[in-house]
This record gives sequence, C-alpha cells and structure tokens, in this order.
Amino acid sequence: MDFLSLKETEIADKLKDGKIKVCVIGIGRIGLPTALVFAQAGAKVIGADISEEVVENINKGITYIDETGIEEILKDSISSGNFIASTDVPSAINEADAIIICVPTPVDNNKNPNYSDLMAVCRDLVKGLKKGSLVIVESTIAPGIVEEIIAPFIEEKTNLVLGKDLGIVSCPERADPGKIFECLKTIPRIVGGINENSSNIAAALYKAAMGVKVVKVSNPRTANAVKLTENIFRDVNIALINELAILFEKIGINIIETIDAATTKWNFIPHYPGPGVGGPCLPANPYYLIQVANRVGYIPYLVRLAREINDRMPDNIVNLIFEALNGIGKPIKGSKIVVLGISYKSGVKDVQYAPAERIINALKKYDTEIACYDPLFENEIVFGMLTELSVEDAIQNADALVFCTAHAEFKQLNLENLSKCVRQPAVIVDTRNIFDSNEVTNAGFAYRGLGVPIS
Ligand code: SAJ
Repeated sequence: MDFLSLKETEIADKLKDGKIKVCVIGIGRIGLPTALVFAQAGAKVIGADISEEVVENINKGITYIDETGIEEILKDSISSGNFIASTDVPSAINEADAIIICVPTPVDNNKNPNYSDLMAVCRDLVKGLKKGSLVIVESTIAPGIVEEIIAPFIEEKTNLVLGKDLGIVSCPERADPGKIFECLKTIPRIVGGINENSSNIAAALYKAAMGVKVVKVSNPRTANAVKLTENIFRDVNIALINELAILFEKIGINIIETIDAATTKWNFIPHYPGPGVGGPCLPANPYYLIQVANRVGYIPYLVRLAREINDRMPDNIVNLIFEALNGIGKPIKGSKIVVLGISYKSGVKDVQYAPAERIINALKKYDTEIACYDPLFENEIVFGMLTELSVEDAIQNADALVFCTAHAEFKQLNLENLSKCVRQPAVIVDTRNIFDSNEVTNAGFAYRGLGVPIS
C-alpha cells in the first residue's frame, strides 16, 4: 500500500480496518499513550524502544507511566493484537506506513539542547524506511531541525525522494502530564509538512485516530515554533508573576488577591507564583529557540530573562525560609525543616527539574535537619533522601513546614492537629498559596506565603 497516495476518506477506513501500520519510536510518557490511542483506533502499532527493560515490561502490560487507566488500555491493546513493543527499531520502521518519533530532547547542564536520541532514531530511519511512508516528528525541537538536519540526512543516506517517496512532518506533542489521554483526544494538533501531501496525510491520520481538529501550517519549522511559542509564553508569564509576587510582598500587596481581581479583565490570563518552574517542558523548551536565535545573531532577551527569574525562585524561597524562621526567633542552624511536596507540579509524580530539589540542596549547606513528604513519593529514595510515610511522621518536632507542591491532599490537612506535632513556635512557608494565612495562624502556626505581605 502506498500510504502517501491515500485520500483522507481512505485513511479513516483503512485505519478502522486495521490496514494501517504505525511505529511509535520512544514509548515513554508521550510515546506510549500516543501508541495506545492509535491502537485503540484500529492501527497495527509497534512501540519501538532501545530499552529492553521497557519493552519487556510493556509487553507484559506493565508500565511506570502515571496516567489514569494506562495499564488497562495497554493490556487491551496487546490482547487485541493492535499493539506490541519491540527493541528492533529498524524492522519496526520498515513495517510501518507512519513512523511517529517521540524520543526525549532534553537540554544539558550548559542549557544546550541534546538531540542525540533524535539523531540515533535518524540512523535507524535510514536503515528501515520504505517508499511511501510518512515520518512524523512529535518530539519538541527547534524550528529548522527537520528541514536542515533530519530531511537532508535521510535524503543523503537513502535513495528516497523527499515529498514523493517519503513524507515528513512535525506534529509537536501537546499532551499535558497527568491528563495525557484526555489531551490526545481533545487538543487540536499542529501539523507542518515538507510538502502539502505530507501535511494532508498526517492531518487525516491524526483526525481519524484521535478525533481531534488538525491545524495545518506552512512547514515543519512553523509547527515547531507554535509549540515553543506556547511554552515560552507560559514561562515568561510565570516569570512576570513571580517577579510581581516578590515586589508586591515588599510593598504590602497580596499577589493572589491582585491576580484574582485582574482575572476579571478579559485579556488577562492568570498565572501563579511558585518556588520555581520544573518539569520536562518549560525549563527546557526556551533553550531550543535561544540556540537558534544565537546562531542568527539575535539575542532573545525576554526569553532568557524569564528563565533567569524562574531559575532564581528556589533561592528566593530559601531566603523566605530564613526570614520565616527568624520571624519566630529561630535561626536556620539547628532547625528542622520539612519540605511538603517534591513533585514539580500538583497531581503528577515527576521530580524533573523540581524546585524542591534545588531548595533542599540549598538548605543542606546549613546545619539543619531536613525531611520531606509527598503523597506520590511515600517511602522512596528521592534527592538522596528517604521520603516519609505521612505528613504527621515528617513534621514531628519540625520548626518549619515548607509547602512546595500544591497537591490536593495538602488542602485537606487539619492544621490544628498538625500544630501539636511540631516544635512550637513553628512556621508554615507556603510557596504555592495553598492556605489562607488567617486559617494557618488560627491553627497555631506562624505563616509566610510567597507574595503575601507579613501581617
Ligand atoms: N507553574 C507556575 N505557575 C503557573 C503555572 C505553572 O509556577 O502559573 C510551574 C509549575 O508548578 C511547574 C512548571 O511551572 O513547576 C511547569 O508547569 P506546567 O503546568 O506548565 O506543567 P508542564 O511542565 O507539565 O507543562 C505541560 C506543557 N504541555 C506541553 O508542553 C505539551 C504546558 O504547555 C501545559 O500548559 C502544561 O503541561 C499543563 O497545563 O498541564
């Protein structure tokens, strides 16, 4: 079947009839849910991954990925014969009509994008690609990587004529951790192809498989720019609110009251202050664009400054902890500080670039006792520490409770009961504005909140 010559209606029919083969390379946080949604839609899917352990576990129906219902969907997809995992990437590519690339593209310690996994996939692509197939790059990359690196590499190493024998598109993933399946089936997808037919085929495939609207843009670089614009927009707005939180606290203004009131204006999109910006996306994505900008001799000041402001937030929280302890007459030296919430965001079990790690590492420089608890990481070794089994266990004889993640569980805590476990006087440092300061003080704690003036 020459997949690239199919019409839109044919793609939907052949997908349902199990006549379309899809290879998803990189069956991790994004790749596995993506593979399973295609399998549920009728595609014959091979999940290709270099990790033998991942492939072995997944073929047994076991995954570490923390998305609701994923194991059941995985088991159904395997038993239906629509999904299997394999470490033989070139063979999986050779069998497929559509090859979807979902490998990580992290930034290294020098903030340079690391495309090594993507380039390893390209080396497998040129071993396995067959005429009439379509390559779909979902990994988040800088604008231009497809047109200037991937496409020329494939053209050089194979006798495939791009646009005729082989289609290539960028279709950046837009699935939010903790709600990936919901996002895959609701959020419109952005597709940019090396030619119109590549875009049309990819659009038809995603529309049929995921039931979502597909927005076609001019080319792969534009599709990549859309994804980066979304996340850089978010990073910059968080940096703005973080900066205002610090300033407003000093001039007696409550940042949350201000945001809530500003949200009554139609063109104000609320963002909230926090102890820093963590996760696999926002801390990394801006650097793809910064690298491209530097290459063309343009300095993206605002993009860079937002990253600096957000990366400085953990240090600002450590200062707030110092002030909070001094406010109850306790030096940081010899105090017990408990970090409550280590995940980078609420409801997600993930500590990638988590602000809590940088706060804990900074506190370790002082002669303090540190404990941590997170409802998603009970009794696990994280950041070189054994996490506690409960809030009560963690806060015994504590001087300061530092809330770094706004997990729903924390909003239900009985603060009066907790105030009996700590070493009074004790203080709550609320970096996520989880609590009302009056409720905290009425419960027997002192209170300091990010962006909340000292009452
Ligand atoms: N954060 C703030 N203040 C805010 C929003 C977020 O401090 O107002 C912090 C979070 O606590 C976290 C970091 O920023 O530490 C990133 O938060 P995020 O909500 O952006 O979560 P991510 O990193 O999982 O971002 C992903 C992105 N999705 C994709 O890249 C496909 C992002 O575009 C989504 O908006 C986000 O998920 C989401 O809403 O779940």
